[in-house]
Amino acid sequence: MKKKLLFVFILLFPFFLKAEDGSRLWLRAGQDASATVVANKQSPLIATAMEELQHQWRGGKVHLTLRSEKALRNLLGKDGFRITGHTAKEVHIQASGETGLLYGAYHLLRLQETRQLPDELNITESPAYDLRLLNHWDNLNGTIERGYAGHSLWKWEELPHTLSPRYKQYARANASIGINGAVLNNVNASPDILRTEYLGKVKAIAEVFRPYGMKVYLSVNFASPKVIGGLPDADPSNPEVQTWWKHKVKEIYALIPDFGGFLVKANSEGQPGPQDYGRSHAEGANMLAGALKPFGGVVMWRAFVYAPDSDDRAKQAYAEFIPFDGRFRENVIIQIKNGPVDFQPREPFNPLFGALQSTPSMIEFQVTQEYLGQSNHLVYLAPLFKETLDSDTYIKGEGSTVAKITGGALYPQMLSAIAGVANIGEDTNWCGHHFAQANWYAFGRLAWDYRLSSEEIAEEWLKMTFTTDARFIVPVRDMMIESREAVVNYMMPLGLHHLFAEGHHYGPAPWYDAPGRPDWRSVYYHQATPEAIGFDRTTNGSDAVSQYNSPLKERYNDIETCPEVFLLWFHRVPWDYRMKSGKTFWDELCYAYDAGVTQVRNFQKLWDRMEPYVDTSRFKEVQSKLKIQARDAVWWKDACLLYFQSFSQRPIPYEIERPVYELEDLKKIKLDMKHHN
Ligand code: BDP
Repeated sequence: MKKKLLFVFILLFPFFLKAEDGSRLWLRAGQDASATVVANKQSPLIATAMEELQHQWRGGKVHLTLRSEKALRNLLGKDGFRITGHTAKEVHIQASGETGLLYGAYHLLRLQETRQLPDELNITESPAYDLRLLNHWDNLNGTIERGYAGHSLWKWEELPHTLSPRYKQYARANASIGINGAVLNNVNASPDILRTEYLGKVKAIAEVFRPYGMKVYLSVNFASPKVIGGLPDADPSNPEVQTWWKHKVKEIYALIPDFGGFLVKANSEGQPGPQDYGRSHAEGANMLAGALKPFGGVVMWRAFVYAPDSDDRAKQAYAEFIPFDGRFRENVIIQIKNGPVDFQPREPFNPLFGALQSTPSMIEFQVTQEYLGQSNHLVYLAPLFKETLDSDTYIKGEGSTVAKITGGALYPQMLSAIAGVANIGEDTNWCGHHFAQANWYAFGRLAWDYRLSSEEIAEEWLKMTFTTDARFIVPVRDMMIESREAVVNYMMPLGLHHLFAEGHHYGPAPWYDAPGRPDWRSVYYHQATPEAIGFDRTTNGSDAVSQYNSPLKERYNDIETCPEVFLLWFHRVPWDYRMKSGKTFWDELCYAYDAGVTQVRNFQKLWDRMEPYVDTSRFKEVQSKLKIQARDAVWWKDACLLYFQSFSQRPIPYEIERPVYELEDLKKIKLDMKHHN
């Protein structure tokens, strides 16, 4: 008897010892199962699926069957799967691609871990997008642009000989949610990544990723032929330049046969591009596409462009890209940020989605919270992602959502893709904030199925990351759902945008008006005066509204019908303008900021009540981050209200909390966070 107890103790000891530090992400299932798994084919990828099931699946025997029938391939594609059978007796996972079997295995395990397994299984799934990618803004020196979770995962100096165990854990985490590729390096790309020395390192990473169905992609610097190739220029019409790229691409594919392709930031924020030689985006992209085409690679050409002399930054991408609609090669896809400015807490969708008709477009979300409190604020991004995905562009009548367009459901496009700028670094918990893991997770799940609700995704993630106890799940899920509106409220409600301190984009600086590019100043965006506040993008102003299809353009153009959440995005609004609530605009603004502060205070209260359900270290870490968030919310509220009050000259409604800071003190705050814009 004693012996038996000792044995149980030794068996369980590692679980007691292992304090929860977030390093296991949502993959915390016990690894001590011994399921019987058989497959009709052997391969490294299928071995991954088998291994996961063998160690974690607690039901009946699993059969993995790869099938070649055309009908099945048409139905499921290469990544889709069908799960049938009886949970406790025999389970069949069928797919027409090996990756389908892998995703089927993870799906089954997710149902088990979230306690959603039915007795009888009859599930068919296939992903909404073909390419479901993370974009890492990682530099070769180990820093990460807009990274808030430590240094880069990629240890370039140790590669290719030393492989950090994290590469595999990373690939596994991605595969478990259906992400099938990663752009390894920053869009502000160093030409060095294409040097032979670095390609050998990239190959080593690709090999770790491969059994998890993950491909590697690279961001490339358009001037590479000049900088590392020694050519006099990088002009896409120069045959030498074209040849250089062809050889480079050939070299890459010789090392990495399943290499995914290139991501390009060209003629944007000082990056080189075809316009340097009087050539167009199409000429630049097509040259690269030509080199990649024989190998099946893609070019993701970014539409994040804006010029200092434009009267409205929000109009630039549309203006530059629409003339080239239909002029890109078939393996080019235009990568467009969700909104027309830059990953703000709330933006209307980018009108390019509803305008390109003969060129595939893909959406770029920012999972890293550059403008949303970075890794200090608890902000669950699924509602933000879904807001854009579900936006109706009306390009082909009602129901022409951004999701349908980019997913290829509206125009049969060759490529469909979605990208998220990663929030991942070498921090123990990967993302800096335990709850930021939910944003990585939600991005992957929505890339797989954008019809999932934010609530469903939050529940899944919470159950796997913390506990399945409903006393925890329900309130914490609700807090997550509310967190996006909270950050909008305490930072930039009612259509305000880009009030950030210059450079680091963390704290408030609505007063920011330094010399330099006008479109990097806060005052450019809010234009507050004693009479009114907001950016006039109506037909009387910059006319950005006209980039939207009817009936949106009319709806946005009229101050009475413009959704209030976008009011200052499209309109200049007098301080006494009557809002739908009956309040004046000024009062409404004050109440919104105050509501944001109250929401975060309530998150604190709620989290403290969750202590019994959470392990000590994660509980405390989240608790202390919420304190920062609560202080920051007050900082934002006071900075914005006191500053705007200097224009509105109206009192802050007496029922809401009084400011606790002095405007002049807040203006002096300089955070030691360096960045170029
Ligand atoms: C902005 C970031 C900047 C990026 C740029 C981009 O502030 O660091 O380089 O976007 O997406 O949001 O290219």
